[in-house]
Amino acid sequence: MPHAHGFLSDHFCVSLAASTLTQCIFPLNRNRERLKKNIRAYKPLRKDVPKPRILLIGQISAGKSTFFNSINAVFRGYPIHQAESGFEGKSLSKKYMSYPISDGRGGPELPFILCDTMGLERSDGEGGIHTEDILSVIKGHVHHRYTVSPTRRTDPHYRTKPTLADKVHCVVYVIDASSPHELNPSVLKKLNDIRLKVNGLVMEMKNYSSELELSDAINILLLGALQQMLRAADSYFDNLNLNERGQITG
Ligand SMILES: Nc1nc2c(ncn2[C@@H]2O[C@H](COP(=O)(O)OP(=O)(O)O)[C@@H](O)[C@H]2O)c(=O)[nH]1
Ligand SMILES: [Mg+2]
Repeated sequence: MPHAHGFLSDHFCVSLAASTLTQCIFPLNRNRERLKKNIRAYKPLRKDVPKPRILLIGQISAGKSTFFNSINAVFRGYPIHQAESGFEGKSLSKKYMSYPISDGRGGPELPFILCDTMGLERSDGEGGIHTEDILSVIKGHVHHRYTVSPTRRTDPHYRTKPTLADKVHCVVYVIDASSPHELNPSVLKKLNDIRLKVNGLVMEMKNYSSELELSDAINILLLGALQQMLRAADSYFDNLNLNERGQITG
């Protein structure tokens, strides 16, 4: 269970296979630029994956869409609200959305894709996305803009033979640290079921929620978290490469 730690930590990001954020905060703008440079230069450890897919999962209103908007903002240079955030009514985030992010307005795409889904539970009592459907997304069976629940293997949009590039390479649990005690038991069960398939560590996050201007302290937390997610994707690729080599030599 995550704990809130005061400074810039009203929202929490629990990432599978990430390590604690230890970025030094001074001098802020130099750190921000160094992190951005590393992220721009990132290349996946697989030739058959042009961009790692980072999937955000969590309870409704945990801050998933706002995290995407915040990363977008850091690279645009101003707050931006592309993914619908706020009250999740029937229309919001029911679909599996994959968002490439540009390096500046009209700039080239950055080397990763953030993927957003509906909450693990719904305010209207419909129960949210099913664990099997999240696993279908992770395994690459679900197309962009496809309504994830319920799983229908006969649906023409169901990708029966996903490639490695279609799969999710890093799964991020987003948990609202201002109300961790409100974690719904059915959501906890789903998180645990998914965690049986993947391992992970914890890091703290602060999204841009109502800010009108960007701040480097927040930029650095966001970029540091993103860098950890890319490293988690690298660990996944490393293991895959090891397994494949083992199969060839063994
Ligand atoms: N104070 C604060 N509010 C946040 C933060 N991240 C998201 N929010 C707010 O939480 C609400 C739900 O966020 P949203 O991204 O729509 O959650 P989602 O359902 O997980 O996609 C919105 O009103 C956001 O403005 C944060 O880091 N701090
Ligand atoms: Mg959302």
